[in-house]
Amino acid sequence: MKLQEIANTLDDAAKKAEAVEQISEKHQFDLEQAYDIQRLSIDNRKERGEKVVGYKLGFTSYAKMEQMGVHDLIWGILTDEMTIKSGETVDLNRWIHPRSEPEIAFRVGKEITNPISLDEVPQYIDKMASAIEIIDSRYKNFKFSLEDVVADNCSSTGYVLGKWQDLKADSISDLAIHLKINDEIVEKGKTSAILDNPLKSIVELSRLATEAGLKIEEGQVILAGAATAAVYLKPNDKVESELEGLGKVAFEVK
Ligand code: OOG
Ligand code: MG
Repeated sequence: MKLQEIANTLDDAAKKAEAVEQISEKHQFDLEQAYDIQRLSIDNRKERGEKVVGYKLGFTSYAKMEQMGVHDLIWGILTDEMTIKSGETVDLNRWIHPRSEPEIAFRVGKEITNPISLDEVPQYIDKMASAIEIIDSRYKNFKFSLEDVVADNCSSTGYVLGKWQDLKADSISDLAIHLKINDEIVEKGKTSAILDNPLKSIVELSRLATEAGLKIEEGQVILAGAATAAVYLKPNDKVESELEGLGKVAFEVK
C-alpha cells in the first residue's frame, strides 16, 4: 500500500465531491500512517497553490465523539481554500454531504514551536472569535474509523469566522454556544463541553503539532472543536452560530 496513492484518492474525492470507500476496508494502517497520509494530501493542496492558514481539533467534546463513534482527539490542517467569508453564500454542489457545527476559533499571536501549558496560552493566543466549521467526510455515509478520519484531514472542508476579539482567557470556559438553521436553534451547548475549557485544545495542539515537526505560526487560526453534534446542510439553509459574549457568525448555502 502506497501512502501517496491513498492521499491522492482522498484528495481527488474532495476535489470531485465524490465519496469513496473507507480506506480501512481494504488496507490496514496505523495512526502514524494516517497522519502521514493527511500530510501528503496537504502537500498536494500546497502544490496547487493553497496556503496553510491554521489547524482544527476534532472530537474534543463528548457530543461529537458520541455522534461519530470516535473517542480520540484528532487534529487536521486548514488551508486558505477552506475559508468562507462571513455572510457568504456557497454552492452545496462543491461538497459531498456537508455538515456544519458551531465552534470557537483562536488566533495565534506568537509562534508556537514547543508544547505549551494552559497558563502559557495567553502569551501565544491574542484573539478569539465565534466560528462555524463545515465538515465533509470523503467517505461514503459519513462513516469512518479513527485512522480513516485522520487520513481524510479530519473531514475539514470549510470554516467561517466572526469578528476577532481580544482573548479573555478567564471567562471563556463556560459560554453558551448554539447553532441555528433558518432561524431555529438546532444544537445548543456550552464551551465547557470542549475539554472542560476550549483553551486546552491549544495545549493539546501545541504538543501534537510540534511533535509532528510543525510550527504554529503567528496569524494562524485554531478551531477548538465543536461543542455540539454537527448538522447536515440542505439547499437554501441559512446557518448561524452564536457564542455568548462573542456574537454571531453566519453563512448560507444554495
Ligand atoms: C470529524 C471532525 C470532527 C470536531 O469539531 O469535533 C470535528 C468529523 O466529525 O467528521 O471537526
Ligand atoms: Mg469541527
